Amino acid sequence: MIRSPLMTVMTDAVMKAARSLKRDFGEVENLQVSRKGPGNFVSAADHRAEEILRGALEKARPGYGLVLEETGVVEGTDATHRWHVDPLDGTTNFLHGIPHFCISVGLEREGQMVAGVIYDPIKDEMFVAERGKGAYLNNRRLRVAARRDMADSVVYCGLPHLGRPAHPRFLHEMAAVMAVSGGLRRMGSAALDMAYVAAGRADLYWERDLQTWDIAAGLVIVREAGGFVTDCEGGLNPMSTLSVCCGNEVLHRELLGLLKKPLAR
Ligand code: 2AM
Ligand code: CA
Ligand code: CA
Ligand code: CA
Repeated sequence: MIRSPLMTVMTDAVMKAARSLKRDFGEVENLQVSRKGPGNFVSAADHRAEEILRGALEKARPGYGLVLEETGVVEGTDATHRWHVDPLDGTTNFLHGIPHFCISVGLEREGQMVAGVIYDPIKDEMFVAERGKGAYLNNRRLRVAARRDMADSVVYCGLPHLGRPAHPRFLHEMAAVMAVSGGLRRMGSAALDMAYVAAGRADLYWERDLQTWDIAAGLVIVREAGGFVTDCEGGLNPMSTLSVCCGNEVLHRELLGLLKKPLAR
């Protein structure tokens, strides 16, 4: 894989922030943890990583706008480009010492997602993709899993935890998926869930009530790995509807069918 100047900018920024996260991992008593809302934590580790990413991206691409989870929207002078940055996806895992979290950076150009990088600093796994150029994990080309039978599949999901709506619907969907799939997983990092679909480690993934920084990079990576990505209603613009359903063409269609089932009475 030949790394483009854009990919170099993105992976360099992410590696720099990852060093900060690795230093902070396991130091929860020194991380000034606070709650933004019910079930929604933030710490000094999130803020430090975000500052590093913002600095590196602004230096390399002055004028691009930024949508940062902890800082919010930073308008740029270049109206056509915008970064979507999650400095630490899987904060709850991170703060519990669970080694499953990542940094996610996506680039939007004229309303389209064109590049994504997701990095897991603990496993040293760098998932990258640029539109039209394929998806890679540490220089190895990625392809979504080819399984066609739901009974063989491992399905990832995000639970609507405290503070998120739609619990009754989710319980119904989970029961429907459990009844037909080979297994259900809840890992706690939306971005890594998508990266794992691209890598064929997950056959399917669905989640609602997300944010653009959770899914921006994953969208490009899954699509470039040959996967189908829609929202949970089958719509083609998850960046505006903020839910995700993805997997290979066959299983994706089947999962959408399960999700659209009305609430049982
Ligand atoms: P975070 O760790 O960056 O906050 C897991 O289902 C996903 O939900 C993670 O990507 C996590 O991202 C996100 N998440 C965690 N708490 C949340 C909350 N209260 N509201 C919305 N998303 C949340
Ligand atoms: Ca958060
Ligand atoms: Ca997130
Ligand atoms: Ca985050």
